Amino acid sequence: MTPCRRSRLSLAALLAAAMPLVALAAGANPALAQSAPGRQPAPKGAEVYFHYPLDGLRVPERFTVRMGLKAMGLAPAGTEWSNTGHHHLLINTDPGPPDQPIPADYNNIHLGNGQSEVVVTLPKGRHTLQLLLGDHNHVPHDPPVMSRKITVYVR
Ligand SMILES: [Cu+2]
Repeated sequence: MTPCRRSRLSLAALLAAAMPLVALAAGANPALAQSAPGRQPAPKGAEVYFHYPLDGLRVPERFTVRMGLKAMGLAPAGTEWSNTGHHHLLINTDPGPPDQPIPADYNNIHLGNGQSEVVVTLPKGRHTLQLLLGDHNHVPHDPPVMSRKITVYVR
């Protein structure tokens, strides 16, 4: 039995997220290297949620996570439009400080092109998933627009 540790993700998930990650690694977004700028306000009623999977569901090792967003729009990372952001899928981890950019690693998947779904592959067992919207600089809005944490069971 493996506790919830760093999860292995599929190549597809990595590829889907690879462009913004590569850009970050290459320092293409210097704002990330500095302290977080002022946070973008979240409009009233803003909500992010899972279309799939739902809490407690059994899922296959490879599955597609589909996200929903209310009262806000999607924009690619780096695009500063009010009342927009891009999705982050947090796997087996908790959100960090809300005034800091969301880290880019195996547990924090950035959908930096403005996608609303991502294919992940996880090992068998229990995993937690949570959604967190980030602004053009990958910083959560104020207040943070995030889903509750759900649990899925990979069979
Ligand atoms: Cu991001």
